[in-house]
Amino acid sequence: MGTTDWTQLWLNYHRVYEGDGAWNIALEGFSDTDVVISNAICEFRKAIELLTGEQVSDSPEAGKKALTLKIAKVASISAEGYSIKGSTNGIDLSASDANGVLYGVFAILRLIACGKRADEVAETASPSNPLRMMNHWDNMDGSIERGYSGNSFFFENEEIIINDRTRDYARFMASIGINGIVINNVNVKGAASYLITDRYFDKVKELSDIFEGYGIKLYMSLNFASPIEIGGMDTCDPLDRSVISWWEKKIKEVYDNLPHLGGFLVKADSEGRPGPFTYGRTQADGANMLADVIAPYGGIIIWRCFVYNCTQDWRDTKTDRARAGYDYFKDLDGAYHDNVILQIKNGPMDFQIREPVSPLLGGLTKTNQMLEVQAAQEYTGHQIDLCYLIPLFKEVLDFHTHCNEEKDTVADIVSGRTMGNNLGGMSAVINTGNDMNWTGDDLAAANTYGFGRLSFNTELTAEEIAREWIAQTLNLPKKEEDILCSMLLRSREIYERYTSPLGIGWMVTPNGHYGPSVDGYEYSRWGTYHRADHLGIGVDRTDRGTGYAQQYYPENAKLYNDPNTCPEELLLFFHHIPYTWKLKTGKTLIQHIYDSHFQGEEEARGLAADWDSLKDAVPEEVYKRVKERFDLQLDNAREWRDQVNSYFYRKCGIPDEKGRTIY
Ligand code: GCV
Repeated sequence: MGTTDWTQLWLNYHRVYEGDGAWNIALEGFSDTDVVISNAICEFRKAIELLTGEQVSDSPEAGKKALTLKIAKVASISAEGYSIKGSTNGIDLSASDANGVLYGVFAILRLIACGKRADEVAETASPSNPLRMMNHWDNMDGSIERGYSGNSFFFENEEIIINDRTRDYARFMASIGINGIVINNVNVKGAASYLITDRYFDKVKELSDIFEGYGIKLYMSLNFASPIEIGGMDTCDPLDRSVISWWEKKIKEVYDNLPHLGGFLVKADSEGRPGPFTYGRTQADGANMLADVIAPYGGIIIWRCFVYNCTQDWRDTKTDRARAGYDYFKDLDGAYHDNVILQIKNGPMDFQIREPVSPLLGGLTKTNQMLEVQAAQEYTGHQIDLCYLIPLFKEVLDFHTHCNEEKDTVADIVSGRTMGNNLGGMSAVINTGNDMNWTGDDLAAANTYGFGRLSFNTELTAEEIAREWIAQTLNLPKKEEDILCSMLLRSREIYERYTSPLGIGWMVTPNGHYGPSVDGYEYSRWGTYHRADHLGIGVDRTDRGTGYAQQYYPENAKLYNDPNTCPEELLLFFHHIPYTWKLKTGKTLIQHIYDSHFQGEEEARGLAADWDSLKDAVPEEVYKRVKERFDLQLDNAREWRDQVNSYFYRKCGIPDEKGRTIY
């Protein structure tokens, strides 16, 4: 079982073998006066001793074999990439820049923690995506929007916190290849608007310097109405000359104080946030104005496409929230300046357990794009229910948009391979907080780890990532690793089965978004979102309905438009279907709803039983913490099963063929 320091997540550095030599470090072309290089060496020094019992020492004990970690600059290696190769003399690490060295060191440590000996280490890698970012939805009072792991470790009572945890956090992020962190919530309110003033510059600079030492750029979310909120002006019209001058002065001041700032993330014209629409301007007008002002400093503007009318009337069957992103942004394709990136949520709605991929991804062909996913489990179980999200993220990355003959997947688009552009990548709404174990549910850290690894290497499989995470975090014997790995890999579909069926989404308790409430979605107060009546359920998004399916390229549009070819897991997202409709399994739709909910609840019990079987293999406190969550998950699964099944039974009056009790 071993002693596990849970504050160190996957950088636990268990003793994996007894080494047979003393390490020294040789630098060629790099200098340890570079803080990234010295942090990398420091990590190697600490970790190799914990992993193998051998020290890095200038004066090794007599008789010890000398092992060298040789770190050499090789210009031909691509930016942030590395090559590592072990031998009986040590390990050669080559990179062309400091981030490459840092990632190379973490790769060595990962491979050793996962069972390789130093002489067996071999890997060549370069990041799939230029930008690999975490988005914090942390507020300055210390709360976290959609946070399920305690409070913020950046902010408390409108002050910025910097302590040992800050550095650990930067280490964790660097170890999975993250190179950008947005520290504050996209809903920028109150004190957060003042992050770009001298009230906070010193502390933000300190934070930025710590990040910089781990190859990470600090970004901030920006209040588009800053000229009004903090500038005392009466407008924030992006085309108003006085507004532009205000921003020019402000951004100069910001960069004078924060020279390494990566740029800003902006949520505009969405859910009450101010934006260019107020002045009859376009999203491009807003984004480009800021981009032009920040360009001289090398900064970028990441502009979110989560723009929709949250007060729409759902009784109007032609208005469709799913269409909004594409409708607002597609026509402006090509109008965005080079240092603007549009950040697009993976689906057209809002991080549901199953949604189609947003048609905007690849629908845009002349604009930098960034994929946004949510590691924080807002709609996927609040880090109570087990839901390993990497299979979902993989599905999105692998989706063929048909925007091109080749290189048409989402992974191709956001990496820059499709359009040959340099700016793009992946962002996750992070799931961390100040809970001792960082993620509330210990097992939710697999999503934090997994997002970083996947954004660095989109070719990795969900299973490879799960196994890496388990080995480094818990170092379990093979049989137990297999059990935990299988739990993780099954968990997303299990969650899906006991919650909302076949892509319809929501059905969730309003505002809180945990637990069932079939008619409860907060923004559909004038009519049910799912359009269920006594005959059927689902939203007609075909050319006969809202026309959403036609936002895809013809190949996908055709597939989705016809209920016979539409992937069944998305059937109710695209079609209004009678309860008596026969699915490919031969079951009716209503029987599928009953069966999947019974099955999902039963499988959730299977997950809990599997966790029980690991009782002696994992540290006791971890076992207990996670078990408490499984107990809650089982209540949740039961509630979902019963509410959903009885809702539809009452709507349609068709009994369960298997005669089970429907409450
Ligand atoms: C940060 C959803 C969430 C909001 C979130 C918003 C967004 O609507 O419920 O909490 O706000 O998405 O992504 O901006």
